[in-house]
Amino acid sequence: MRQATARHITFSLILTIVAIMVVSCTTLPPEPPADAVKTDAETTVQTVLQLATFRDRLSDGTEGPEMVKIPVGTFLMGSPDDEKGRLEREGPVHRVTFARPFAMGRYEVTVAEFGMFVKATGYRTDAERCGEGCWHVVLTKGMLRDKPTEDASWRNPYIDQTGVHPVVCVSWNDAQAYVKWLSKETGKRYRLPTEAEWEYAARANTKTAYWWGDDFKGNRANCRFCGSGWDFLKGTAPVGSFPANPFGLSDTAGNVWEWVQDCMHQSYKGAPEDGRAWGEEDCGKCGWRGDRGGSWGNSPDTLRSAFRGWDYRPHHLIGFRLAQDL
Ligand SMILES: [Ca+2]
Repeated sequence: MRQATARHITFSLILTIVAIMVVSCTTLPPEPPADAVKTDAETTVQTVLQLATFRDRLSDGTEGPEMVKIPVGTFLMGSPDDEKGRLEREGPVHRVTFARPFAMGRYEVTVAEFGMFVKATGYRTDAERCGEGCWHVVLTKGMLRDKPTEDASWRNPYIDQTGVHPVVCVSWNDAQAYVKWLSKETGKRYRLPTEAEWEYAARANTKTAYWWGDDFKGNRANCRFCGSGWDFLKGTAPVGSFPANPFGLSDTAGNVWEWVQDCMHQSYKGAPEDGRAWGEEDCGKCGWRGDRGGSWGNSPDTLRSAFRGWDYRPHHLIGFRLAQDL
């Protein structure tokens, strides 16, 4: 009996020691991998995010897309003459000052978010209604070319998509329909960002070619030849797959081009200095709308914060990001 008690005590002791070891192991913080050490910019991101993200509720009580309040101020829009890869259309550099606060989507609008709109309204996108369908890139003998395909749309964009990927094959008009619906659902003023707001938010107080510096670093964004797992024209990455910029926005560089409100202007001569959208005044061509940030099918130079694109088509390289008046 005494032996049995001793064995029991010994067994209990061993159990206690093992339990202490397990608890100790699980409460010790894991050693971070070398590449997870945060830069100053990433520490800033966390600080901003804790203060400034929100989601508005839709009429059925579900939460809308995550938004980030942008700390407004002044910035220099465009690229300096000596920036590598610069195009004339990125100048002249001009000062823009925002008078009113605004918010931007933390991520590109996703397939799931756009799908909620379509489900609620029965909306049919331009690609689904207008015969030509959605444009997409095909690789032929090492060369990329664009091609419209009648049955391609946001539902079937000729790339693999899930609900957490950015929606593509949506025209500028489709983006307008979505923000109108979201505004009605939430009672808030959603819209596309102006081109100035987009660049200001993408730069996040940086003056370099990319928000992380002047050189392209691997695994910072989803684009062609960007050193990420999506390098070989695999399509979009789930939103937020890469580090966010210092304002807390993900994928401003790459993944999908993002529609902005402005009409096409070939240079910044006469551009507004208050951050408003630049419309047909000053010879704007509103059949073409601005899209910014480059995409999974483009090379790194198009991901520079100052790079300006325009388009008129629903395309599987193009999506959009929200803005909201505060
Ligand atoms: Ca993007």
